[in-house]
Amino acid sequence: MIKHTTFFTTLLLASSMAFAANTFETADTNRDSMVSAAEYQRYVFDYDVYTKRDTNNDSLLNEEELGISVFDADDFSSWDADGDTYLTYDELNISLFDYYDEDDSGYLDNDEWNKASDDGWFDM
Ligand SMILES: [Ca+2]
Ligand SMILES: [Ca+2]
Ligand SMILES: [Ca+2]
Repeated sequence: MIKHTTFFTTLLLASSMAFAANTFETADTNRDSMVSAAEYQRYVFDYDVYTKRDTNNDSLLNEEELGISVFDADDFSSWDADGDTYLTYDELNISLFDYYDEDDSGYLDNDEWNKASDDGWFDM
């Protein structure tokens, strides 16, 4: 019985986190209706957005691991600041945030966030 309850709680927790992981509200921790770079980076870290894509666990993302069809090879190479054909955590975080911050406000608004989500960035 205890085991069953624990399992059920784990399931509930897992499903609520999976749901939360796709919401703008979760990322917007200070509730100002904008996601700052710091909030974005915390979100990426808290929900293992980067590490889940890093399937061979070398702490780098290659183009295949990035695996988002909306980006092309030019996007990838322009984000790869040191040109080693891998994106580090920092390279990706900075580039992806800038990519979706279409009005260069330094924040992602709800529409910009939804575009990133629609592109599959937060779907694991
Ligand atoms: Ca915010
Ligand atoms: Ca990797
Ligand atoms: Ca690189």
